[in-house]
Amino acid sequence: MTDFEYIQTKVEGELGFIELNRPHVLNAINQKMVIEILDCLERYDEEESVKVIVLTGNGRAFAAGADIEEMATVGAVDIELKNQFRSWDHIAEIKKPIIGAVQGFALGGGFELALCCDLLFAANNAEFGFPEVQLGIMPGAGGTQRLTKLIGKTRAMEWLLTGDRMSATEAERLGIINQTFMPELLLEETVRFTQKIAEQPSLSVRMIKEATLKAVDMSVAEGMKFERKNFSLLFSSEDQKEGMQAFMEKRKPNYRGR
Ligand code: DAK
Repeated sequence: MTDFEYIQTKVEGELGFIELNRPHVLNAINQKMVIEILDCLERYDEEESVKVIVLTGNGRAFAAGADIEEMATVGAVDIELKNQFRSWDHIAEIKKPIIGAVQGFALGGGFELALCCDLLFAANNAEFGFPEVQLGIMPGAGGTQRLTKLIGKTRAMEWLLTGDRMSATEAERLGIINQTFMPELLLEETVRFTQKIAEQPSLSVRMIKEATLKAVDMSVAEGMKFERKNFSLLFSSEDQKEGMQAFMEKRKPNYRGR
């Protein structure tokens, strides 16, 4: 995959990597970058050899938000007519796990992109925040919703209304990120963890991701109906038969993703 302008991509083993790549503007996210990210995510989602997707940023930021220069002259009608949020909304439809590795700034749209990830690791120099309020706007790609669901109204209001930046330690304490690492170890440790997911039978991983995300939006009763359907469905997979057979034969399972 070499036909992207604002992201770098590579597949290594079972992992598909996307690196935001506008380091001279701290990976500020312009419209084309969003389209490229979604395009690549969809390609990885369809590519059978890719099991898990890793999202990172090049340089001293994950992403310092949407590109302010590009946004400065945009009008509400343009945003509506060009349906500029379409690509963002589709990120939530990716079936494979997306693991974010954040170093440096993850602000505004950059933080929103990080919050679209299923697991988040960060360097201990990472800084998260929603500076939109300081620009006379507000988060528009899920910030008020995803952060609030994750850490609760009281704490979310604090960060959303002030635009203050939180440290990686604070983000870990609030349950926004899974773990922090020294910057030089971030990618290596993220890959090490991601590998553990890539080794699991991919249909189970897919069904678990889907059901877990439902828990964010549904009542427990509704979510459990969904969980039960996915649970039953997995019993029609070859990997379920293989996994249980291998256990009984005391051997390593040979999963095929079917
Ligand atoms: N946009 C454009 N350029 C940016 C940028 C940004 N968001 N952030 C940084 N840069 C550029 C700087 O202008 C500077 O460029 P040069 O002057 O070198 O040409 C270069 O990156 C390095 O930045 P600094 O010199 O400022 O570096 P510092 O270390 O001093 O400061 C900083 C780092 C991250 C604290 C600072 O750069 C900063 O405050 N950046 C802006 C943060 C911010 O307000 N972000 C935007 C939030 S609003 C949407 C979806 C989502 C959104 C909107 C629409 N749709 C789908 C329609 C989201 C909105 C937002 O994210």
